Amino acid sequence: MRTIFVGDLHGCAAEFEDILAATAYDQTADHLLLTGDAFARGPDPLKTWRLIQETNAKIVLGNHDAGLLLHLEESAAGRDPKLKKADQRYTFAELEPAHGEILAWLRQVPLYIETEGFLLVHAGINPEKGLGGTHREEFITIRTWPPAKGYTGRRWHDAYQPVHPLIVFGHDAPGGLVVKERDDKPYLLGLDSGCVYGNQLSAYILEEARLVQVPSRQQKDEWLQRDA
Ligand SMILES: [Mn+2]
Repeated sequence: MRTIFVGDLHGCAAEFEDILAATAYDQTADHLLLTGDAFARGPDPLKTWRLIQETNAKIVLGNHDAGLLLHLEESAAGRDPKLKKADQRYTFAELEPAHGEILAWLRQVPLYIETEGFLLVHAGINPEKGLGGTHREEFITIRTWPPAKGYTGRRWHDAYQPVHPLIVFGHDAPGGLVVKERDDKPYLLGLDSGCVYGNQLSAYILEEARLVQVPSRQQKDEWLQRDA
């Protein structure tokens, strides 16, 4: 039994298949865990959804997943969802054949998954208050510490004193892949290496202490500039 973490997919279904092959994922023997933000922004959210179903992957809620959940709730209640951005409209339309099942699924997706061996979150935890003191918004959006708008500055995990054996997170494509070690073992892994922005999709196999990366099939900025 292996535990395989995969970083933010953002609708990159082809790279998801690539990394399942690269890690030799075996559904009968492995646990697959995703860092959240599975669908938004990228090329193939519906195929990504089908792969999540096929692989029985578990996921924590990302900020884009939370936005999609809101839009699906509005739509299910007979209201027009507020799809302000072009990428939101694209993802919502592409997922249309599966709106009902994705809504039911997203309603039960947790903010974190904790076992004896790891803590999985989308963005991070409050580094001062810890897991128990982390609010929903922090779980799905935290990046810098102290909290600040924008993409630059000291990260939340720079202020975090290791308490959990291993924290795995995503969300921070600008920060790139993060590996922090203690006694030659990682205690912190940031797996959002910007696949949808043309970089890599990253995975980590816990029992083998092994990082696996596959190259993105997207052009740099291809999906970044959809709002323009
Ligand atoms: Mn995110």
